Amino acid sequence: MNVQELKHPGLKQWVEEAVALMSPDSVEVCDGSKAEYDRMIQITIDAGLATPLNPEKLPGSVLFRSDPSDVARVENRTYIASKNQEDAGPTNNWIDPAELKKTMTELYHGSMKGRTMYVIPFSMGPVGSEIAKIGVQITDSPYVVANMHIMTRVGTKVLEVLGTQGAYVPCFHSVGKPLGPGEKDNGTWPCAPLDKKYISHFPETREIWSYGSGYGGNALLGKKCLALRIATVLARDEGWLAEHMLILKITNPEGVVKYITGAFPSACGKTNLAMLIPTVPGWKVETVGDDIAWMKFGKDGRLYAINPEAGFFGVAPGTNNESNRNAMESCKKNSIFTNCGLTEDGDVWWELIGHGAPGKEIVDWKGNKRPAPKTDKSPKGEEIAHPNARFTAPAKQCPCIAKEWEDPAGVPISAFLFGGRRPKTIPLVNQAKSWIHGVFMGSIVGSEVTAAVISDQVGQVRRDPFAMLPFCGYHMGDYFKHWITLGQSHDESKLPKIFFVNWFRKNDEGGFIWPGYGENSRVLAWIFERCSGKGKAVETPIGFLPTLDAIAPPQGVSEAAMQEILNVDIPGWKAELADVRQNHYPKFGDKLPKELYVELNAIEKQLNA
Ligand code: OXD
Ligand code: MN
Repeated sequence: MNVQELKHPGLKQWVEEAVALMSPDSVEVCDGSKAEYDRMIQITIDAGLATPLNPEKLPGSVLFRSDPSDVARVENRTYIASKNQEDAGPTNNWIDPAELKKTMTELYHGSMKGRTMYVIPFSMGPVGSEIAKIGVQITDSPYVVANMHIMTRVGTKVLEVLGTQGAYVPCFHSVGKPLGPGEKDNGTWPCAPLDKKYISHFPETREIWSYGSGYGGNALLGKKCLALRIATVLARDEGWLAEHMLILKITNPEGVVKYITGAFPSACGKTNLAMLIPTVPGWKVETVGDDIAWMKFGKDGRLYAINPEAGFFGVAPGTNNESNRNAMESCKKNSIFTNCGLTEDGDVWWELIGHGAPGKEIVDWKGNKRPAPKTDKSPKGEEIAHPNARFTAPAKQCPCIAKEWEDPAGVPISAFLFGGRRPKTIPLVNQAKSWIHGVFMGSIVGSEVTAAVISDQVGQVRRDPFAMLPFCGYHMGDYFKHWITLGQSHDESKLPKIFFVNWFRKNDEGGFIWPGYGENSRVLAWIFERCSGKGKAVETPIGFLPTLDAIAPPQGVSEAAMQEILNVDIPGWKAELADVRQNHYPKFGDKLPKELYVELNAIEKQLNA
């Protein structure tokens, strides 16, 4: 479709203005068809950016290698440009919106020369559903178009729902690498240098402007930018929740179904938990979503969640048939791999895939030939796949996708989980005593920083409240308040119960105490029971912990080890709370809801008793 055919006058004008600014050689409005997807992939193959994979192993799939400066989200180049700096809060980067638009307009000037501008109408959530939101992304990257086809619902049907007057979130994206006359990408991933990358959000006008990066959450603007940063602002204003949460369906041996969501920081195993194969006999887990949940109250007072996405953008390293067979199956065909290794037989490979690589040589994520590894481990810093290498796979290919995953009404949520990577102190599982206690726990989530973000803090514990630190589009103190207010204005007995989990406890030798993965079903089963008014627990100052006989230890985990991970580490908790008091909460100043200090004081008092 061409721009002249657009029936929405506002959209047409916006596209025309973008064309005038960015000067692409041509413009195309995406229709979302399979033919279009195939054409995008072919363009990237012809440009030397994509390698087709062995059709017998991974039919319809390709591998990309990005630029070493463009391998993850860039949090220090991500901005919340609200009118007042105060509204962005202390955890977001802020630039005055007028100033930022001026800087970025200069960058966008002519930025698409030599390229095609693609206009992608997309829906977050099932097309036409009441809960869905429409975005339109302009991009000069066919890689982005192909990924958006998988991750969102794209095309003409979205334009039909938009009609002539419908609301949409306008999203600009340019890789920031115009081409001179006759110039081609020739195998070089197009992007701009780090100090020219901007991932900008304008919460008042609900706009997204991204420049200079072609990777993941920086460039697929439906995901972190719209479904989280902009959606948190909409959710605050409209009384719902937009969260960095997986959604799973769990069925007990009696056939009773519950739905659970879980917030964990990036690369902490949301995808694995969402697709878990239980080791506890008779239990079943199915997937509704693996990264984002939008939740609204139903007429019955319960919270209903939808997954606004249509695909998985999963971390490849560490994914294998043991840790996540369902993810491995999901990306067996029609998938896009980025920054994985390429084997001699045209297959992808990554660290901890479960086996070495066949043949003599392998191509690493930087495009260098290396000896094929005999095992699936590489020394740190010498990985064959980048630690944030990803697969983009359609959700409908997941063998354990729940039949309700596209239900526009959403699924009723019984429990929220919060957690992170914490080697010490935080127990395996712990239930909040009340909604407000749960909000307190969410507000103090800490986790070791992973490779999902370009940061010099990788490996260090940082506070990541609600796993939303990089994704909240407004002041985090107001976000805490929003959670508290939702609790106060609804019947608490109908609200999800809140739990804190930690799969990552380490022993003194640095080894993991808990095996995780499928064995996490033991914890899910206890959570399920707690939501049914059962499940044995003991009340402690930090919440309800399972009694020692409530969760049967997996093979290889001794009773002493269980005791250790289900214990209240009093000195550890005192230190934890002292850190919250001294370093974490003061950041939010007056905006830190006083209710959270009341919780902090009460828990400290009990720990000191
Ligand atoms: C993601 C992230 O890509 O959280 O999902 O970084
Ligand atoms: Mn995520």
